[in-house]
Amino acid sequence: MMHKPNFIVIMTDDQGYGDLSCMGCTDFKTPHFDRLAQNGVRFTSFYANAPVCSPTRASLMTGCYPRKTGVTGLCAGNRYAEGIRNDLPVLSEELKNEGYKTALFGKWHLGSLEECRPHRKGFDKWIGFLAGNVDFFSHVFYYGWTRKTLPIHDLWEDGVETNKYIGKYFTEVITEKSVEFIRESNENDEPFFLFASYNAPHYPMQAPDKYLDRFKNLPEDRRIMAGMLSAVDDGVGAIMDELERLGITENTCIVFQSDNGPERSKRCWLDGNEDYYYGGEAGKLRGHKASLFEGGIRVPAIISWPGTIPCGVVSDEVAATFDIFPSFLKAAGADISKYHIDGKDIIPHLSKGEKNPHDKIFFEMPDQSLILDGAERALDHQYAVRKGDWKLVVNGTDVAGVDEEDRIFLSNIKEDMGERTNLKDRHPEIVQELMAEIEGWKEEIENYKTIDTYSML
Ligand SMILES: [Ca+2]
Repeated sequence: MMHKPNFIVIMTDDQGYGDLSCMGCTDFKTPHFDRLAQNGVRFTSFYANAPVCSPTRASLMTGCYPRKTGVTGLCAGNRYAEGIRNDLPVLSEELKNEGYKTALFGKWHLGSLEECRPHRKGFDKWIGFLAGNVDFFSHVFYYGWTRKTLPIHDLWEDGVETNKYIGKYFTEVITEKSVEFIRESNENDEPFFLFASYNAPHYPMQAPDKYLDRFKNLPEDRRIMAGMLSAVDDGVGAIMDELERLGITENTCIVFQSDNGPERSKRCWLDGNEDYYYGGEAGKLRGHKASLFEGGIRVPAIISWPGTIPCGVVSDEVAATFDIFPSFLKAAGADISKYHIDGKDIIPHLSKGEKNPHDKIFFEMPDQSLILDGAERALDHQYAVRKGDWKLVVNGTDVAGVDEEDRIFLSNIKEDMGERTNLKDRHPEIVQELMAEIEGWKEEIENYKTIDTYSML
């Protein structure tokens, strides 16, 4: 009997659209990511469902728009943070119900309360942290929202706090544990779901000399970015090598994506510098983490499943994080019609050339005091919609500056991927249409009732 396919999500944290050599990065190389791209479809218009960590991860786990999951902003770093609402089915649980062995290594950031933790959300095995980031060696969370927040130790193994990995570069721990899990699952003849949730290149910007020495000629901010990503790149290589060695590459679907765009926060500097940080690259895109301009949400992404979807293909079609939930579950043999979700199964589009199931996609970013400059600086609520080649951004933010008249920003994303020219005055009818789309979507997400999410309950 044909084995059920294995699934791997490799997620990076705050990696910019331009920071892979296969995405056009020229000052450092990511050979293993490039190899993964040659083994599958590389996307140029893949979206994270939010411009910050937690809501994108909530969409990954549920297949829903962030607001429906109860997670629209960043989950707090204390030990009382709530995460995804408890009545929503989550990917790890659902795959477990389909007979999968499940594991998470790395960042969770979907709640710290006991009931929100990974072992209560369907993960058989997990080693990781619950807050938004940790020091890569001490695994302490140092960066509270306010000055009142104290540092918190944040590393756990299967729900129990652990000091076992102190002093070890956490990126390498994620890789080692991921490879071990793949090997064990294969030995036990169990289909598996692995979430390799790398916290690089999120701050604190740290990499051992082993990686930094590869990039001696780069300026310091860029050098650390390159070093952190090079360590993840080695991890991608190790995971691919293990699948190859076990002969299960063709029966394993790997999705790689970053959870949002590059960070510009001053706290990325570790030398007291108070400039915005430009160590991460969004390529030609405007914006950055926390912005609904493309740089905040359009991310590097690859789906590899040799034998099922084509290899070495570049796709300009729209896809997003919330598509992973239905795509994996359908491929696992589940009846996905029972889920009331927003993501789509995109495998038929990739494997058989069927029409892309997305015609429009929405985003929001609620007011939040931002990490950008450490100040208590509330933003206006941002909204955005992409419909075909048109994109409308309302209250978009950009540390490089946004003119007052550009609070409503219309662009033709195909012709102007960098969102440089505001076409709102030239096409008021399109602005009106897209504003109506956003209003309709707001009504839908605001009136969303949990009871509707899972008709089998
Ligand atoms: Ca992130």
